[in-house]
Amino acid sequence: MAMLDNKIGLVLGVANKRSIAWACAKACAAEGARMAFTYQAERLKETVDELAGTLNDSLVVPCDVSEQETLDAAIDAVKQRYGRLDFIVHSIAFAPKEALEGEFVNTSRDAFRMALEISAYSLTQVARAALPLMTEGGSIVTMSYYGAEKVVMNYNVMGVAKSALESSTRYLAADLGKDNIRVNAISAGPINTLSARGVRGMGSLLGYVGERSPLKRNVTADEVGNTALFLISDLASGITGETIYVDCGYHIMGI
Ligand code: 1JT
Repeated sequence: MAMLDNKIGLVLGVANKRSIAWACAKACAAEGARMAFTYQAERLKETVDELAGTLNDSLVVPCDVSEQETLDAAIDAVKQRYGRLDFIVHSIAFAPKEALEGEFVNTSRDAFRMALEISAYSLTQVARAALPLMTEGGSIVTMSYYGAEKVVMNYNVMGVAKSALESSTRYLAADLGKDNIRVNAISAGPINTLSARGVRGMGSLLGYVGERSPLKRNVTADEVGNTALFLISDLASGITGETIYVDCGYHIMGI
């Protein structure tokens, strides 16, 4: 029997085959999970359809967390198809490009609001919407980054959003523990995904971290996916409210 046999998941944040969300989905599918996938914009539908189509009994639905009705409709579609939900992979974030350059002090109210709403509040929003379907307990996993904890040049308002996300992970874990729902975050090292590519200086960041991390390399999306699988599986039944670093050890280093 595979680790996630008869488990149903909802995966938010697949944009293409390089996405961290897709790596998580592959790892879970290999252990027998069936999953629904959301896409944020119409231009992503074809790619997500194609990827999900390679998996057994998958579902693809639109969902833009800034439009509550689209999330409600996605949850309803999951209910119609599977009748239940056991895990969620939350791998979505957004900030205007100009907010991820220059000085944090210049962050506009709009950029701040948008980054916090899409990248942090959405975890609580999705957890609340999914709660009625998580009738047999469950596991929620979200993605964070080191900039939540330490100042990382250019990460700026996303660092503030990720701090809020990690804190939300703890508060949700405290609320949902009584329903046997665990909530954890993975703090991934930098990975060359579609989101990261839009960021200036990503290449040099990867080089810097790859040289200094204890494992002397960058982490892969598949390694993050395997950690998500662990957190979703019963192997992690005693872990909730935690942020687990999957960064080749980078964050332990001082000088
Ligand atoms: C977003 C983007 C969230 C890029 C992200 C992200 N979380 C991690 N990255 C990669 C990254 C970005 C910067 C960085 C280090 C890593 C882009 C779209 C919005 C959401 O700075 C050193 C800026």
